[in-house]
Order: sequence, then structure tokens, then C-alpha cells
Amino acid sequence: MMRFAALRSAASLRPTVAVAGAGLRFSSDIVGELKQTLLKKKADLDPKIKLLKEKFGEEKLSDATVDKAYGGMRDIIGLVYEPSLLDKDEGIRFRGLSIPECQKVLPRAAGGTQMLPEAMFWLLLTGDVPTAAQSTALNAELQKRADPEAIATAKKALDALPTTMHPMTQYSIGVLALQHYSKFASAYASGKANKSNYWELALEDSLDCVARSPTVAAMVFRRLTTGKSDVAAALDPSLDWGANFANQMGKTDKAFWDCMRLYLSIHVDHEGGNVSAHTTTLVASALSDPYLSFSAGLNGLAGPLHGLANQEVLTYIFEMRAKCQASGVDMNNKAELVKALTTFTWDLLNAKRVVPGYGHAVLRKTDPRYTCQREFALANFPDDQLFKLVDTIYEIMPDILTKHGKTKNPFPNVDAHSGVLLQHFGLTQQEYYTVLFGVSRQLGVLSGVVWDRLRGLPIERPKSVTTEWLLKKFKVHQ
Ligand code: FAM
Repeated sequence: MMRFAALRSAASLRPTVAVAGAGLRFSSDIVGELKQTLLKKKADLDPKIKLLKEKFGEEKLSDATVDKAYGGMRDIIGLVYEPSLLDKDEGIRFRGLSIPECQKVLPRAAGGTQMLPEAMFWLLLTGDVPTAAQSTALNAELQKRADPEAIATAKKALDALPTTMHPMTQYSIGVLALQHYSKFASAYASGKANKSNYWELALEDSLDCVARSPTVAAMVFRRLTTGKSDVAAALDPSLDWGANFANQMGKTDKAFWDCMRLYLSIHVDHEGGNVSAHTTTLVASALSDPYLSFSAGLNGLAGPLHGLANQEVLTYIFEMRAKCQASGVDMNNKAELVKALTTFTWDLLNAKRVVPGYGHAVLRKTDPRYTCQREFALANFPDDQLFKLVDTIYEIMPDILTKHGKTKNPFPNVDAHSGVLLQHFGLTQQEYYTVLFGVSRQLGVLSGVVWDRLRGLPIERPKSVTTEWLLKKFKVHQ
């Protein structure tokens, strides 16, 4: 009952967009344009998918072997996910565009050098590069959707938590608190949701979540740095999505805003099988609304083998630096530094620890997300001490990990570099880094959820078996 009352009062603040059959009416040119584009894309795809299924529906895409069943299902093609595709050598492509291509064609902020994350969101959702006007209108729409009542509910939830709780846990709880205003859940509960409008409701919630959750993330940052959840600034209509988020955190340096635009654009998506994307789409397949689904995805992102690696990387780098300093290594003497880093990294590997920021389940080359961050550092602060250290680690690590002989990919992933950019701009709270990853990741995984509902995909339910079953099947008797 409470939720419906809250929904009504929140709805009165918003412009109107028709949600077919859901009984909710909003109107906004840009959302109407977005919906029409999505419907057109679906209409283009539908006959192709039909033909594909008719002609090749029984064709095999890959093999599930005993090793793969015990090995995290690597290389088993069992999902269709539209926003992005990962090539093991080339890296990520967002709707067919590589990162350098996105940097070239996506609209930028006035005076900024980097693509806008909201433009990336449009690309991920529609497959089209937005015009500057579309990107600006989408940002304005998101600002309108930053409903104060929903955000106040999340603030209350955060204020009940210890300030020492991990920021990712707080952010995930904050997103769950926003769920109270889910249009998808509300329409479903009142019998107004059905297979033909699930996608519109998912889109509505996704836009609302993208509009509101950065403020929640900024509150988490303020709790960490000031002990209070009040954000540093109200949303500024003249600012883009990424700059507003940084501003709410209390970061007013324009160079940092540009860094944030890059950061929030490149962490958005990494095809559908990674833990955060797969968790989000899996949970959403049960028709859990986008907030419930994204919060679940965030909990996966919070693991050290996934998003938390960007926090772990800083711990590793600082450990290396402290050990070098304690042993009297001259950090400006390259040969001395390389020797020491090599020794300390072997100590870590021999202690059966992983080198965070290196290796990948799919990639087999340097992650282009690493490369573009390196280029940003080279262009903006080539003499930064921490950057130089990370760059030296990059020179030696592939060789060390190859000699170690375990990891299938000895090259760096996105997390090996992101912390250095943040440290340079004084964002030194490394336990917060995965929240930034999460703020970005929602743009990709929620686009995936919208497309799953648009294509009417069913609940996910792969088959599992027991070891007993396998032993019997292959007649293994000891
Ligand atoms: N340092 C030491 N050992 C490593 C390693 C690393 N960076 N990467 C992989 N290995 C080991 C791995 O632990 C495994 O050992 P066991 O056989 O003893 O279990 C072996 O090499 C084979 O692993 P793999 O097949 O090459 O990798 P997986 O596909 O199983 O795992 C990662 C992929 C990313 C989880 C793994 O490379 C790793 O733990 N890297 C460090 C953590 C990290 O940077 N994660 C972030 C990944 C990032 F892209 C993201 O999601 N944000």
C-alpha cells in the first residue's frame, strides 16, 4: 500500500511517457524517441531471429564437457546478450564499436576531452551512436527522474548502516531501497504488467535507477569521507551525468570530471557472461525488477576476482612500494626497481596469492580498457610516481606470470590501471573504487535486461548434475 502511495506522489514529479497497459503515463520526447528506436530495432531483428531459429535452431554453438562443468563453464556459448561482445584478442566492442572508435564518435561534454557515459548508455540500449542533442536530452531526462522522495528513502536506509560498512554493501542496499519505487514491480503486483510491456517497465525502472543511484553512490562516498550522507551539491542542470556525480561526491576539479567520464564509459559492460552482467540478467529472468537484479549484480561485482580487484590492485601496489622503500630501493633507478618488484611479486605468487589486475577469463591480450587509461595518464600526468610504478609493473608482469605458468592470460585487465587515475586526482579511498565500477556497470547490464524483456526471453534454468550422476554416466568406478 505504502509503495503505491509513494509511486503516485513520485509520479507527479515526473514528465510523462506512455507505459502501455501499465496505467502509468509520462511524456517526454526523448523517452518516446528511445522507445520508438528500440521497437524499430526489435522489428528489424525479429524476422532475422525467426529465420535463424527455423534454419539453425538445432545447430550446436559449443560443447559442454566434463572439464567445463567443473571449470566455471568457460567458453560454453549459452547466452545471447546484445549490448556488447568480447573478443579474446581484441577486447570489448560496445554495439560493434571498439573503445577508440567510441572515443571518436560519441558526443563529449563542452570543454571535455572524453566521451559522455550517457551517450554510451544510448549506444548500449539502441545500437546507435546518439547525436549530441539526444545525449543532452537523455541527461536532462535523467535529471528529471532523480526523484527526491526515492532518494530520501535510500538516504534513510544508508543512515541506518554503520559508516564502516563496505561501500559496495552500502551501495547495493541503497539500490535495494530505491526498489520501493519500482514501476515494474508495482505494475506486476497490480496485474498491469504482461509480456508485451515488461520491456517498457524495465526501461522505465532502468532510467530511474540510472538517474537516482549515482546520488546514492555519492552519499556512500560522503559517509566514508565525512561521516554524513549529505551530498556535496544538488544536481546541476548545466552538468552532464558523470560530472554531476563527481560534483555530488564533492569533487569539483574539471580534470577529474573528464577522468570520471572516461572511467564511467569504459566500465559499463563486458558482454553477458561475466559475474555482474550474468547475475543481473539471470535474476531479471525471474521477472525480478531492474533494481533487485542490478543490486544482485553489484553483489557479484563486489567479489575480489571481479570488480573488487580494482581495490585489491591498490593494496598490491602499495605493498610493493612499501617493501621497496623498506629495502632501501631507489624508486628512480629503473633497474633496481625492476629487480625488487620481480622478487616481491614472486614472494606473493609463492604464497599462492593472485596478482590483482592481471589475468582474465576470456581476454588473452592487454585489455583495451587498460590501454585507454594508460593513454589518459600519459597525456595528463606522465610524471606521476604511482603511474610510473604501474607502468613498470606492466613491463615486467607478463613475463613473470608466463614463467609462473598458471594463468592463461598474463596481461593486465581494466583494474590494473583505474586506481592510479583516481589516486592522481586525490580520490584515495580505494575501498570506494568498486562503487564507481558499479555506477558505470548499471548502464550496460540494465540495457541487457531491457533487451531480454524486449525479446521475451524466458526464465533462465540451465541443467546441473551431481558428481554421482557423472560417475555413473561415464562408468567410473574406483
Ligand atoms: N595471479 C596469479 N595467478 C593467477 C592469476 C593472477 N593474476 N590469474 C590467474 N591465475 C591462476 C588462477 O588462480 C588459476 O590457478 P589454479 O589453477 O591454482 O586455480 C590459474 O591461474 C588458471 O586461471 P585462468 O584460467 O587463467 O583464470 P580464470 O579464468 O580462472 O580467472 C581471473 C580469471 C580474472 C579471476 C584471474 O585471472 C584472477 O584471479 N586475476 C586476478 C584478479 C583480477 O584481476 N580480477 C579482475 C578481472 C577483471 F577483468 C574484472 O572482472 N574486473
